[in-house]
Amino acid sequence: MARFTSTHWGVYEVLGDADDPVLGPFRRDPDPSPIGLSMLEASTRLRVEQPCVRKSWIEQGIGASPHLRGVDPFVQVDWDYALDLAAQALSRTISQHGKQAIFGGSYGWSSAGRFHHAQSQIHRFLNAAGGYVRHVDSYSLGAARVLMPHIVAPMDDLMARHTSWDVMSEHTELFVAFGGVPAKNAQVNPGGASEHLVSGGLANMARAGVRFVNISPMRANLETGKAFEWIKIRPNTDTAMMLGLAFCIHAAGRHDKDFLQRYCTGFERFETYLLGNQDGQPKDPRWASAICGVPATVIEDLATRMANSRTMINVSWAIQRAHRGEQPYWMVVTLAAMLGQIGLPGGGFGVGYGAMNMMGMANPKFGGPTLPQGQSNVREFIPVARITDLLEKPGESFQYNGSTHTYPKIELIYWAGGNPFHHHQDLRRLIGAWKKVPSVLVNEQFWTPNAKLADIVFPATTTLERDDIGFSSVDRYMIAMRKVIEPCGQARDDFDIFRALARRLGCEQIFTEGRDASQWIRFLYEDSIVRAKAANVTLPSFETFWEQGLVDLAKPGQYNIMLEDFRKDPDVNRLNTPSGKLEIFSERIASFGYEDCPGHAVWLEPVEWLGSETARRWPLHLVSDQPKAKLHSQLDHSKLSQATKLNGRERLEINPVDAIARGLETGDTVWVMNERGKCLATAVVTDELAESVVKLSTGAWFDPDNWMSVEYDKHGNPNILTPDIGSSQLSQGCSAHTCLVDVQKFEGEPPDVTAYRLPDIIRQAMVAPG
Ligand SMILES: Nc1nc2c(c(=O)[nH]1)N[C@H]1C(S)=C(S)[C@@H](COP(=O)(O)OP(=O)(O)OC[C@H]3O[C@@H](n4cnc5c(=O)[nH]c(N)nc54)[C@H](O)[C@@H]3O)O[C@H]1N2
Ligand SMILES: Nc1nc2c(c(=O)[nH]1)N[C@H]1C(S)=C(S)[C@@H](COP(=O)(O)OP(=O)(O)OC[C@H]3O[C@@H](n4cnc5c(=O)[nH]c(N)nc54)[C@H](O)[C@@H]3O)O[C@H]1N2
Ligand SMILES: [Mo]
Repeated sequence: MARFTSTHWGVYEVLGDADDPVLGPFRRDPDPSPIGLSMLEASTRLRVEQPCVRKSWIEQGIGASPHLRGVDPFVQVDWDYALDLAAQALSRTISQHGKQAIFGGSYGWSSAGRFHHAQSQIHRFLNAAGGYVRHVDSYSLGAARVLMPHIVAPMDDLMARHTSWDVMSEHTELFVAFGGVPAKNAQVNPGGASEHLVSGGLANMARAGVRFVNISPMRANLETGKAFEWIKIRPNTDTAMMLGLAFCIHAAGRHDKDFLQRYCTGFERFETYLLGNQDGQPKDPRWASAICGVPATVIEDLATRMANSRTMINVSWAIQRAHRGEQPYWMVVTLAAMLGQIGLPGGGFGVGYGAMNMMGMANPKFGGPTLPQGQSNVREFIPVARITDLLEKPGESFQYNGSTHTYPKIELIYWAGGNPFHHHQDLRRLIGAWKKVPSVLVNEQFWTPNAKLADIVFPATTTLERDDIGFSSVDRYMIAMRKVIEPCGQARDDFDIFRALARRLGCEQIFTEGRDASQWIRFLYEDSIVRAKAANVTLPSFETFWEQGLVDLAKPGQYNIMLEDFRKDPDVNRLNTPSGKLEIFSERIASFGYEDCPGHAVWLEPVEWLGSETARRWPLHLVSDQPKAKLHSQLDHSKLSQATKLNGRERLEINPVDAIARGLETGDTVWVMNERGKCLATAVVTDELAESVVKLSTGAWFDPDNWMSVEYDKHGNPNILTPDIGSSQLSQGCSAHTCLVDVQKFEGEPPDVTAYRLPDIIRQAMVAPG
C-alpha cells in the first residue's frame, strides 16, 4: 500500500516505519521541491500545544485590555474552558452588534488538503452561525482579478488555459518576460503541485532555439540552462516600456490592423493616447526611456524583433502587486493584440508563467473535492488588502469596481489559516488597528505573530496529523493523504474546533450535516466523480483511490493554446466582456470615472518610485518577492529556510555601487528603513540586481523589538516598510511592490535572532468552570 502526503509545494512519499516515518521525494515528479523534506523536522517545534487564553481575559473577562496583546502572557486552559469562552465571545458579539461585526479573516494559504482547508472550514462555520464580513480577491492578484474580466476573461480561466510548454517549444521564437519566469515560485501551487514542469519546460524551449529576454530589476528568475538577455528596468515602470514598444510597432506600421478590427474594440481611443494626439506627448522610446531607464535604442530593437518573430509576452504577478498595478496588465494585452498573435500557437501573452506551477499545464479541468462554504447573509465585504482601513475607518466609504461600499464596525476577528502579520503591508499601522478590536480568536499550528496577538489560540493539527485529499485544478495527480504522525500536544483539526463551537452556538447540524471527518472525505470524493466524468475523467471508487494512494488524471496528447477558440470563431466563442471582444478601450471602466484607472492602459506614476520626489529622501526601490525556500511564512523555522538566512536574518540583496556608497559588505547587519518603519537584515552584495534596487524576500515572521510600541523588526520582514494603499479605486489591490527605502550599516551589537521565541506561557491548567 503506497503512502503519500500532499502539500502546496508537492507530493511526498511516506517511507520508514509507521512509528518512525521519513518523507522522500515523489518519484513520479521530474523536479520535486525540497521544501517539504524539512516538514517533519519542523512539525514539532514552536507548536501551540494546548488552548491558550490571554491573561487579561482570564482575569477581567472577554474584551479586556486589547492593547496588551503581544505583551500579556498566555494561560494554558483546557479545551472546554477555551471553547466556552470563544462561544461566549461570538454569541455576545452577534447579539450586541450583529453579524456584520464579525470579520471572518483567514486570508492566507493554510494547508493543501481539500477537506481540512482552514479557510473553507472557518467560512463554513461562520456561515452556519449566521454570516460574517468576508474578503474578496487576493493579495496575489488584487489588480488583475478585477481588471481582466472587464477586458479579456477572469484570471482563473486564463490561468488554466495558458499555452502549453510543448506548444511554445515548437512554435515560439521569442519569449519576452517582464519579471522573469520564476521557477522558484513554480515549486508551489494552491492545493497541490504533483508534477513540476516549469524548469523542464523552459529548458526544452531553450534547447529548441527559443530566444529569451528578461526585462526585470533583477537578473534571476529565468533559468533556461542557456544564456539569455537581461534588460534592466526600473521597478513599477513596465507600462512605460510597453508603451514605447507599442509606439515603435505602430510607427513601423507593423500593428495588425485586421486583428485589432476583428477581435478588439477601442484601439482608436488608445492610439490617440499612444501618439499623443491629445496630450501632446507621443509615447515614443525616448519618452519611455526617461521613465523606465531602458535605452531608447534597446526598446526600438526589441520592438523590431517582436514584430518579426512569433512572440510570447509574459508578465509576472509581482508587477501588478503595485500602485497602479492594473496598467501593466492592460498594456500587455494591448501590446499582444497589436502584434496580432493572440490565439496562435506560441504567440500572444501569458499572465504568470512561473508564478505558480499550473500555468502551461494541460491536464483536465474540473471541480474536484471541495468543501462547500455555505452562504453568508451579511452584505458587507472588503477587497482583501483593505483590512487596516476596515478596522480604522468604520462607517467610511470606499470605491471598488464601480460601486461605493461602506466599512462596517468590527468587534471580533476570527482567523484560521493565514498570517496577516506576515502578509499585510505597513505592519505598524495594522498592529495599531488590530489592538482596537475587542476580540481576536485564532486557530494556529505554530506560535506565529498572528497567534501571539490573539486573545484565544486554539492549537490546530498539521496536514501530517490527519487524513485528507490532495487536489488542485489542472494538476496531474489526485492524492490520498494519509495521516503520517499523531497530533502534537492537544492539537485538534480545525473541523473539530469549529464543530465544538457550532454545538455551543446551536448550529452543529448545519455545520457538519451529520458527517464526521472521514465521512466528509469520502463524500467530497464521491461528489466529485460526476464532475470529473463531465470532463471525461473516470475516477475509481473511493476504496480503490484510498488503497492506491493516487489517481493519475493526465490525458496524453492534450495541450492548450490560450484564446485559440476565440481566434477561430469570435462570434461563436465570444469573450464574456461587454463587447464580446478584447477591450483595448473599456466603456464600462471609463464609466466609473476613476482618474487612477481610466478607460484604456496609460502610464500613471505610482505614489513612490525611483523617478519621484520621494526618491531623493529614500533612494532605493525595495522588491519584496516570494521566498525560495518556503511558502510565505510557512516553515520559516525549518532547517531549510534557516539555512538560506545569513546571521539568522533575511538577506538584503544590494548592487555593488549602492553597497560601496554605503560602506557595506556581504555579511554586514543593516537597517532597511523609510518613514513607515525599519527592520534589520543581512547585506548580500550582488551585481545580479539593477542599481538603486534592493531585494528582501518575504517570509520572516514578524519579530518586533517590543509589542507595545513597535519600532523595528529584528528578522527582516519587509512589510514593516511597504505602503498600505490600494492599487487603484477599481481593484483596491495590494501595492507591496511599490516601496522606497534606504539602507544603512548597523553599528554595534545587533539583537540576537538565532531562534524565534515562544510567548510567555503560564503552564497551570485552567478547567472549565461548569
Ligand atoms: N511585501 C510583500 N507582501 C506580500 C507579498 C509580496 O509579494 N510582498 N505577497 C502577498 C501574497 S501574494 C500572499 S498569497 C500573502 C501570503 O499570505 P500569508 O497569510 O502570509 O500566507 P501563509 O504564510 O501561507 O499563512 C498560512 C498560515 O496558516 C497556518 N496554517 C497552515 N495550515 C493550517 C491549518 O490546517 N489550520 C490552521 N488553523 N492554520 C494553518 C500556517 O501556520 C501559517 O501561519 O502574502 C502577501 N504579502
Ligand atoms: N517558493 C515559493 N513560491 C511561491 C510563493 C512562495 O511564498 N514561495 N508564493 C506563491 C504566491 S502566493 C504567489 S501570489 C506567487 C507570486 O508570483 P510573482 O508575483 O510572480 O512572484 P515574485 O517572486 O513576487 O516576483 C517575481 C519577479 O518579478 C520581478 N519584479 C518585481 N517587481 C518588478 C517590476 O516592477 N517590474 C518587472 N519587470 N519585474 C518585477 C522580480 O524579478 C521578481 O523576481 O508565487 C507563488 N510561489
Ligand atoms: Mo499569493
